[in-house]
Parts: sequence; C-alpha cells; structure tokens
Amino acid sequence: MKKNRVAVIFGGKSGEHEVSLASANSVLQALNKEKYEIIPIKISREGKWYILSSLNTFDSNIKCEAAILADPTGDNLVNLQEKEPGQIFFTRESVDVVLPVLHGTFGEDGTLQGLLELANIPYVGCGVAASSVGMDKAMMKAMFAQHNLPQGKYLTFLRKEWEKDQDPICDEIETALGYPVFVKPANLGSSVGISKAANRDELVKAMHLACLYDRKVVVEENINGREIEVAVLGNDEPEASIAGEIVPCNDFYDYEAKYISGTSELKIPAPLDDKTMNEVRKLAVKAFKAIDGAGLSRVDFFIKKDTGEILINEINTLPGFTEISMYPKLWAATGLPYDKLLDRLIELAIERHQDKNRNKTVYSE
Ligand code: G1L
Repeated sequence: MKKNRVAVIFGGKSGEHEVSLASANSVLQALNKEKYEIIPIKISREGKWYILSSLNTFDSNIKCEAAILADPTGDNLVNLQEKEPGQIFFTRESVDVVLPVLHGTFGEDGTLQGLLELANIPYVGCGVAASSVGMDKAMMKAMFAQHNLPQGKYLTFLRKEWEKDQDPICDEIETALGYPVFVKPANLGSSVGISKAANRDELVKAMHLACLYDRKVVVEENINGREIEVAVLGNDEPEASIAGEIVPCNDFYDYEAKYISGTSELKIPAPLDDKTMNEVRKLAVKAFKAIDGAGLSRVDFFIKKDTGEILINEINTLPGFTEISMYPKLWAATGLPYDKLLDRLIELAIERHQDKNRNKTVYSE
C-alpha cells in the first residue's frame, strides 16, 4: 500500500521554539515509518523554512533526524533546501497530511491553518477559527460565556483605553474583581507579559507590562483551585479522556513551578469523585464544541478548594505533546497509547478534509 506522506512542521519564530523541538522530537520518533513517509520541515528562529531535499535520507537515517533537532538555526544541516514560507505546499506534487508542531504566532493561531486551507491540504488539529479563538483569551472567554460554561470573573481592556485613562480602569477592576488579580496579554502566544497584582501600584505596573505584548489585556480574579485537565479527541463527535491533575510543588499556585521549572507533579487519573470526574469530562467536550474544535484540544479547569465549584480556565488547541506531556498521558491512561494517538489524529485530519470537500463551493440548482 502507498505510504501516506506526512509533513511535520516544527520550530518557528516564537519564544517557544524549544518547546516545539521537544514535541516534534517525540512525534518524529513515534510516527510509524512503515505506514508513513515523513517529511520534516523546520522553521528557523529567523522564520526561514527548511526541508530535507532527500526524503529517503530521513526515512532510513535517524541521525539526520537528531541533527535537525539539535541544530536550532538549520545553518549546519546538509541535504536541506531553504524555501520561502509555505512555498513547499504549492510546489510539491503532494503532501497527504500536515502535522503542525508549532506554538503561538504562526502555527497555533490559525495562520498556518489558513495557508493549508488555501493549499487544500489536510492538517492535524483545529481549523482557522478554533485555532485563533484558542489563542485569544478574550475571544475564548466570550465563547465560553456564550455557551454558559462556568468560568471565573474577568474584564478585558484595549491598550488604547488604558493609555487614555487609567484610573477608571483600575477602579472597575478593584470593584469587580478585588485583589489579587492576574493581568495577561489577551494573546496567549507566549507566557511573557503575565503578572499578579495585589494592590493598585502593582496593578498599574502589570497593566503597563501586558500592554507591551498585546493591544488587548485580560484581567482575571484570583482563583484558589486545584488544576484539572482533560484531553479531547475527535471532530464532530469529540470524546473526553479521564481527567488529570497538576499538583504544583509549592502548595500554592505558583507560576514559576508550573511553566518554567516544570517541577509540578501529574496525577492521572485526578483523584476526584465520580460526579466531578463526569462533569469535567462533559464540560471539556462542551468547550471543544463551543470553539468549533477539531482533532484535539486540552481543556483546563479549576476546582475551587473551598466550594468544589468547577470553573473552566482555558482551552489549548495544540497542547504539549512529548511522551510525558499531560495530553498524551491522559489518552494513554484512557487506553490509547502515543503512537496510536498519532494514527488517530492523522485519520481525523483526513476525515475532516474529506468532509469539507463535500461542501458545495458554488451555487447551483
Ligand atoms: F500531533 C499533533 F496533534 F499534531 C500535535 C502537534 C503539536 C499535537 C500537539 C502539538 N503541540 C505543539 O505543537 C506544541 C506543544 C509545540 C505547542 Cl507549544
């Protein structure tokens, strides 16, 4: 049988270049080489695209794979062709499916997905709209609210509004949310620009900082909750994995522990009573449908330590994807191991593409 040609695109310009390499490394190693012909495509930090000129070199030579992953600029690689961004999709005779392993701007935000739509190539994961909604915290929260998903209190502001008049914005935040609050650039492209403010002085500083990174800022109430995550998989009939819990090493919510030092512990399954477990799984599917998700997403919740109330925190359309990341571990614990999960995601990409091509694109009787 003819092998499916799978292009794995990784790297990228964003601050999360290394995160992408780690996930791409796991994906490239796990993809079944009997089933797929793999075309690795690397986007350098400078935004240049590189593909292996000889696909066979990659297939048979694992060292080559390691070399790509080890070389952050791509400058030292042999057998590479430099391409204009996206050029490959319009000049190659065929790529059967694309796996985007890219974080943030250009990759996770819907722009690469748009390019692939234009080229009519199937790709793993969410489409243009879901990807961009998933990247914008203000849009995401508005979508959740529209679908009556329970979430914490929040306010959004434009940089323009902040620059015009700060006092009424601070007043509004203090009245509606109290202290402490989390101030974040709406665009979740990177983890920079986020801070916690416990008084007005800190709030002003936090707003200034967030305004450096985006024209929209989201301010959230502080929630003292357990962090629960659910993996969703599917297209029009998505399914939820069992839930997992992230236990930060410090017993209070600690940003550094969670995102930077990676010292938190994962509990799979999360120790929850049956009712709560069922409820978070149901809400995860609802959130996925709310953003019109496809393929995969990880949905993150808080369970309030005092009341047990479930609140949705966010949806992540391209979650961490190394073998030890939460998303693949949740599916492994639900009965779908890493390599089978990749097979399923590729299948879903092709199914969705075929379903889309059923649509009429011109009017006729
Ligand atoms: F394999 C998938 F489904 F295509 C896939 C691809 C990429 C799943 C998850 C990711 N994740 C990432 O790209 C990222 C973790 C590097 C974003 Cl930072």
